Amino acid sequence: MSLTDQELISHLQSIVGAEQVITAPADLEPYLIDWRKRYRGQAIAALRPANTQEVSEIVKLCAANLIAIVPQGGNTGLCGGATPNATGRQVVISLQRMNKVRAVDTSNQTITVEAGVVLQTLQEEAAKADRYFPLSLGAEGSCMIGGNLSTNAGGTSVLRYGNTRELCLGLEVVLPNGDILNSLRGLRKDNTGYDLRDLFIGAEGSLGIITAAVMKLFPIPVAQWTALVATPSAERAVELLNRFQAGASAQLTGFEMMSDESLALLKHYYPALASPLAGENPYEVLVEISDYESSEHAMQLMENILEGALESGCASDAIVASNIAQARKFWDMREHIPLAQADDGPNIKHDVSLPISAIPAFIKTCNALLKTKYPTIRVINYGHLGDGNLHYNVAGPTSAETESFFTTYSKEIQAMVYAEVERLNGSISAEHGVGQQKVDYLQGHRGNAAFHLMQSIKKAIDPNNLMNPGKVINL
Ligand code: FAD
Ligand code: 2HG
Ligand code: ZN
Repeated sequence: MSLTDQELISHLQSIVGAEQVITAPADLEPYLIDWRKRYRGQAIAALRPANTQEVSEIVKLCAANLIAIVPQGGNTGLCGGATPNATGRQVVISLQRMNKVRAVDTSNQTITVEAGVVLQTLQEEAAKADRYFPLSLGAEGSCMIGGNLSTNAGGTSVLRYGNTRELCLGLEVVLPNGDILNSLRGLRKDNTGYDLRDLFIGAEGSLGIITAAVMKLFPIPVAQWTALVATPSAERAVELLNRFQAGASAQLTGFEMMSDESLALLKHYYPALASPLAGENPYEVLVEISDYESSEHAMQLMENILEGALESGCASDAIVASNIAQARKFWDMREHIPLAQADDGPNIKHDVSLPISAIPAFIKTCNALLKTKYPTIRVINYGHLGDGNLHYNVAGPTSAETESFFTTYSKEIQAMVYAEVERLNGSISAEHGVGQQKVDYLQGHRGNAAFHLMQSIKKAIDPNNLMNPGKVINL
């Protein structure tokens, strides 16, 4: 016989403590809505376990009563993955209290953390141990490492250090039956059978709950130089990237592109962050070089590459940050573009990746297609050009019209953009994941063979479809 909600709640209270079972509507509200306020759901409760054992007991109880679970970290995801559905029959498990650093091993260059450690805290803990944790993204003050792993987050240093997947050596996961899978070994080599760890990275909570992870650490660079560079077109921006790749190789740690419309939006909502470069440039690029030799060495490298770029015309102007505050300001400019977009109203997000060489053609074709059909729309395009990852976001003609534009045209605009992504062999989700936003596109995008294999994996690990159902993959 199944439990009543009240019985379920009292069992949950006996596992995590009464105050960690959140049911009062006002307290529950933040767990029911996503960062963009595009998705809203209902839940029986939000649960805040303190440790892996409690997570396991909750999952066992839910499995026995066929209650679906939505794992939640910092709730900064952009695809609705952490938002429960509308049935009110799910529970949210928030990892926010599981925020301990379990171990730092400087000789092994690793840190073992619980899933609820906020990314910025992880960076700070690494720095305290005289090490560097390179994952960095605009939401780092609130997103959590469990969420980063579950979305395989990218961010601004992928071109040098890789995505979150590449930074992880081992996981602890609570499986849908409540068993605890432990691979927290911190090994760089381990060929014993199938790589189970990689299944859970990027699974967006659909296969289990990540409760802890061993992450790689790196030496802290001796010097970092940041420059803001104007470039006349996306083609020339790629040429600029190639110059930096050739000249700086592994010392190139950031290469972010911002279009004129992105910079105009930024200036409107955050005037203090307006670009210091003269005039209106079709694109501006933020370049970062990190060096393990000396500040002078890094500066020399930056100046040499910029000199060549200015001579060749792929750069038309450049400012090298003269101090840490100015470098921070350049990064703030870049990181505030999505915030300016949020202030502006809803936008149709396309987090696409393409071969870097195809990005200029992609922008040109999509701009032409969209601006012919909807002459007054705004395309806010920016992103991690060094990784071939573009945020090609489409907004209505004015801030006031964005909501109605979004509602009316989202589907048809997304279809046009995704068709172009497919034509150019790209991906419809570079770093944000699938969540509920792109779940209906997965099969078409990945093809039947991959889709059916993913369905089989999901069914094998989560036969009752209780782990974040309706996200990532339709069964
Ligand atoms: P949540 O939003 O809580 O969850 C995301 C998904 O992971 C959900 O499906 C959830 O169910 C699942 N999940 C969360 N924790 C766990 C767990 N412990 N076990 C299993 N499943 C779990 N993303 C990038 O990749 N690059 C960027 O540059 C970037 N910049 C951003 C800037 C801003 C301003 C914002 C708001 C977001 C940005 N994001 C970016 C998106 C977002 O921050 C990342 O996707 C991040 O990794 C999500 O972490 P989170 O803890 O907030 O996860
Ligand atoms: C970024 O790179 C984030 O700033 C957010 O991935 C992108 O909001 C977006 O579209
Ligand atoms: Zn991004």
